[in-house]
Amino acid sequence: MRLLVTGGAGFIGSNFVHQSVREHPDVRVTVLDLLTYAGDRRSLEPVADDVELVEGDVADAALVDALVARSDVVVHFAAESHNDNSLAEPWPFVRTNLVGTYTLLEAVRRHGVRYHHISTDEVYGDLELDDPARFDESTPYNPSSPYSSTKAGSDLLVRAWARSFGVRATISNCSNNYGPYQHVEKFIPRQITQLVDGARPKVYGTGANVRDWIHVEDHNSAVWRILEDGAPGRTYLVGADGEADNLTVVRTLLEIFGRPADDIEFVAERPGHDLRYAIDPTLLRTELGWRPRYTDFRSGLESTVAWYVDNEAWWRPAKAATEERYAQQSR
Ligand code: NAD
Ligand code: TDX
Repeated sequence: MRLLVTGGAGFIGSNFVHQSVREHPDVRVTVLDLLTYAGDRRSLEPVADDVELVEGDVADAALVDALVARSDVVVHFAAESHNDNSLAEPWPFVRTNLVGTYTLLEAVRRHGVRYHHISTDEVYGDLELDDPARFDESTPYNPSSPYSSTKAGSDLLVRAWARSFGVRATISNCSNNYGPYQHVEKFIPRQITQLVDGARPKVYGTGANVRDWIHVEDHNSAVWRILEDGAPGRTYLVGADGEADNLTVVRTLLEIFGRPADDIEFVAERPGHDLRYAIDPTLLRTELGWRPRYTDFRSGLESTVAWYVDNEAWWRPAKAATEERYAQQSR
């Protein structure tokens, strides 16, 4: 099988490529990645001999057409992915997430190629902290930020291309991922690297917001289950029953580093900050028999901390620039 992975030099995409090379040796992987600030060719170093990396844009119709023409399956991870950046400058989100997805859909339509679309639970908006409900496949779309609205729009394009043009497409909407190779702008790596530097974690507002954490390996094993047995036209929600509020996550990290539980800097609230995300992954479990392996969040966090401690050379170059960008955004 010839697999085209967009965004394969980013966090989830690079972990997906590693898993694919490790567990599916019959697959030939090509990565299409623009290597934006969030992409890093070093994330593919462990599999460099097995993977072709094409540096380019998912919104480049000629390039995308040529690559899709020589693929059997496309898995589309490439996106502008960070909410805070989308509040500061929305245009790259519209361009990559909407125009990029459109460009891929037109190419897979022309060449009759199977397509899997990676999306997020943020398309459903947020839940109250005390609401027993979780998101499922029938929850209406209600995105809050420029990031989540462009992801929601891209999902709707996929649904329309599947229905109107018969594109063989599946969609997965996953909850918050953590694990190795995640950019230091994101919550967990930002706090881990603050702690490595002897600085304080930075928590927005009061830290009461809840995210539903899943290890990136579990997200990617779900994507593989969907590629193998998912029904075209269907949407699958991916989650691992990992709800935790931000304060609890930070306190666990402080404990792992042996620092006092109140060693936290509370900073300005994110505008429009979603309160709580929570996924009901029943369909994926019952229909496709998927199960997460990283069910102990604390030990998943410990191994992630160990990865960042052991791989400082990977994240150090981005740390100061990221903190500078945050400082500018708060001015
Ligand atoms: P990331 O920001 O770490 O990686 C994105 C990758 O896409 C980078 O390598 C970047 O260079 C590449 N890219 C950006 N614009 C491009 C373009 N125009 N053309 C080609 N490549 C481009 O993101 P991530 O956290 O790995 O997220 C991957 C996907 O998973 C996204 O679609 C995101 O919406 C989705 N998702 C993420 C999470 C999460 O918790 N991180 C949860 C659910 C869904
Ligand atoms: O420094 C911080 N302090 C803080 O309190 C940062 C960076 C974040 N936060 C909070 C905001 C959120 O409540 O932590 C939570 C997680 O923040 P992010 O890592 O920015 O993730 P989130 O906004 O929840 O979106 C993530 O999950 C869904 C990914 O970035 C998206 O790509 C994915 O779709």
